[in-house]
Amino acid sequence: MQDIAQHLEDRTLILLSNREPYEHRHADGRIEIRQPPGGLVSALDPTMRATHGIWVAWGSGSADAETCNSEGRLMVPPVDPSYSLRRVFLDEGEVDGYYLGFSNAALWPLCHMLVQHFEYRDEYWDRYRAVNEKFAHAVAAEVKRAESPAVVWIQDYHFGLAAEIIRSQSSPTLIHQFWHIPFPPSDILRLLPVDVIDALLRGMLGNDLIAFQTDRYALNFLGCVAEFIPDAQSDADNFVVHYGGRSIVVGVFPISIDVEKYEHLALEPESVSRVERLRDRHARGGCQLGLSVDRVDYTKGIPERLRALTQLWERHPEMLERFTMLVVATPSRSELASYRDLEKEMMSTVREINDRFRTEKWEPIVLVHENVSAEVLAGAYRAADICLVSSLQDGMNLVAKEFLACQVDERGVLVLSRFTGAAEVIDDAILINPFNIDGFVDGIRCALEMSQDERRLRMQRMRMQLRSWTIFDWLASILSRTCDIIGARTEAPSQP
Ligand code: GDG
Repeated sequence: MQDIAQHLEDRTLILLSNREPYEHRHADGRIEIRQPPGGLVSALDPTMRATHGIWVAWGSGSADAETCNSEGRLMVPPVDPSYSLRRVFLDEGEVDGYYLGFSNAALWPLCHMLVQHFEYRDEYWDRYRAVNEKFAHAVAAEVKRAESPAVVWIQDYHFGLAAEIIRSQSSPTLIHQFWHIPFPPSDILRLLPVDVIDALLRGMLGNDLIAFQTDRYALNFLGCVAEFIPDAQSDADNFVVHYGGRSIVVGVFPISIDVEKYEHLALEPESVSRVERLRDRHARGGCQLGLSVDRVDYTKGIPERLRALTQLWERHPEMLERFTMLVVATPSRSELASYRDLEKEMMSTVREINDRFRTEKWEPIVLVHENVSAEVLAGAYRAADICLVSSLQDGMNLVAKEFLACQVDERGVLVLSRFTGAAEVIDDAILINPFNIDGFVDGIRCALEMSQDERRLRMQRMRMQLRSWTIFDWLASILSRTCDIIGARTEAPSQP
């Protein structure tokens, strides 16, 4: 971690993300503090501790306002505080318009090319703009306050406009942004009003470095800039945009996980007994255990997966009692109707499948519809014989990587949608197309029938590949690229 901090030299790292690293909540008459689950927070928190930076984020907890000072600041983590958290507070209308509205009802489906879920409203856009301004303003204030020159790092699609505003209000040494989800081709981005496309792309061009998970998304972004921003020069050969007298580097940095952490979780003694319990309950006598883990989100291909499973048991009755599917489906964004509908559809399809195929001693699908702990998750990843990832589109998909990290017994097969970023960086998975149900069924069968030797060989190769690129390599490579950009600029000052 110290090595990662070195990339910053003596600069102050100011991070902007929608989710905060520590949230205070009222619970049973007390105030409790918790770290929201998710790979990103757990990777960036150690980085911030090592660099003593400033993290600007939405203060979403019910007790957040009373646990910081009047400017929204507090020192975190609670034990041994080492960096500053600056909370920005949003009212209900702002959350509805900026977060649920433009971010999650417009940009999220558009970036995942699932246009049937796309919902644009002027009001959403107005809120998104205003909230981006609010956050950017807070970041600019931190840049001015910082004791050393600042490097700003923006996370994700919630802040498409922030970089340009921060640049207009302050002078950080460098601004970069990581876009965690896919970026759509221009024919899809065109669904937004013309002035919105223009503002969004110009907002993103406020960065010095804009980074994506894969070449495909980076090229889509370059293509959109070429088509919609006439005064920018988009150079797709060199992954750079020349715009407003500046050069914006377009980078590709596939995100990863803390591999050791997951491996350790899977090796804990409690995990061993969890694996035994799970296998004893659902995978007795040669029955195989399948696993899926996702937020209930229409991008994850949950109905498609259930359709493939129905077809598998329908067409291959020899698979009845030979394969149990554990579906961990974590509730998500249930304020939005499309998510609630999906949830209902999922529950009723699981019920239908179980009613149709269950036998006296076997339940085809075991649905866990709640948030489970990372420990329980690690046990399930280790216990599984196959892991099904069927996203219709997915920036990366960390579940696939977590499964590999926890497969310490090397018995499992990864069945992976070719439309995930993960499919572009993992070589030995069985790739499927979730839109082609017949092919999907073949992929599951191929996994179920794979010999132990081949499973071990593939799993060893995938685990080796994973170990060679962890979340810390991802962090180090992004920060080192920012250093290179700053260095190159100092060596060759821009022409007057
Ligand atoms: C976005 C992009 C990109 C899920 N249920 C539980 C739980 N999880 C954890 C998983 C995993 C994370 O949530 C989900 O990460 P994914 O990458 O699969 O998907 P998104 O949430 O859509 O993430 C994605 C990612 O950002 C990072 O850049 O890969 O493409 O869409 O870590 O384990 N964790 C716990 N309990 C649960 O019930 N503890």
